[in-house]
Amino acid sequence: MSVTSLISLKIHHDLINQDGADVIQGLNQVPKKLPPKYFYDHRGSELFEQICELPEYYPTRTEALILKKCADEIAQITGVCELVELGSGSSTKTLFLLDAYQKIAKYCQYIPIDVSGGILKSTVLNLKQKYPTFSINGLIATYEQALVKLESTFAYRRMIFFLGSSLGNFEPQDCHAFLKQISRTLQIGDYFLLGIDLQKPKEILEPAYNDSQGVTAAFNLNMLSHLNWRFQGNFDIDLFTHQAIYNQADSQIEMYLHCQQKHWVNLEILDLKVAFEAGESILTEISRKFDLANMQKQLDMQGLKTVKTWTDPQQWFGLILCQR
Ligand code: AVJ
Repeated sequence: MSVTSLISLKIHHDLINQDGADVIQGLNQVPKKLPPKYFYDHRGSELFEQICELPEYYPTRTEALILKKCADEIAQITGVCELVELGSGSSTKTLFLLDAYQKIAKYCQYIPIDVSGGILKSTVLNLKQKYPTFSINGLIATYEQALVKLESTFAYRRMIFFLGSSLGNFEPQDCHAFLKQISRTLQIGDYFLLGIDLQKPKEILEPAYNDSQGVTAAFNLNMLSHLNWRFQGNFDIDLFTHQAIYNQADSQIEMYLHCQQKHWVNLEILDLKVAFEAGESILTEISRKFDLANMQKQLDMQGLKTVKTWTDPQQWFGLILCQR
């Protein structure tokens, strides 16, 4: 039997025709910055999977522990619904939820959404074998594209989930707009499950983003390799170094690529030529660390009422189930 015939993957058209306007804008501004979504080409997604296994990187395993503990309860509360995951990656932690829903219903629909097509394809293939009675439809799209699409598709009861503290990548204003968009995408009675990394000492945070094996450094630098193949660029990754610092005032990790010498970079497809000075940096990611009660208030302001929250014994990570 051909397994590929079972695959169900949709590609958002704009993703293929990605115009890179955000890259042009980010590299033309001072200080320079690039959107974190460009981490996730195939190699970047593989490196992220490796990050999740690092001893210093506590978020994934902490969230997995919480999910393992509360998945059955979540399924009990929501009942059968269409499960939509934003930024699903390898869907590893999602297995706890899918197992829980399998206990309450034979049939269930799961829609994993990610910008990284290769990862999504293998994930959907594996899941179809593991959950043969479930309907699993992958969507290759950015969050924005996915939410626009979801807004126009009907589901009897839906739960959108956004795990791993990916919300932390948004600046406060974009975070606000994003949560508003989530709320708009949900019908009254629908659910939103959010996983957020909580505030904790710098001594724990900084090593999580500066691991001793250099995987995070490789992940950060890979963004430039991605831009090279995607936009016919000539970034020399040997001219850049990785750094992650915790900005206490803004409660956020900031990841930078520091340029070691003065040079020019071309991105042919974008018709872009950028000057780099020695010592100049590109901000590639912010990873905000949240306060659970504050987040509940923020969600509430968007009409998303907390049903229940869960944390780990150290209160390092939080999970919020809310309902519109
Ligand atoms: C996927 C955005 C949640 O911010 O911790 C991990 C990405 N960057 N190591 C995070 C990441 C560096 C991760 N998120």
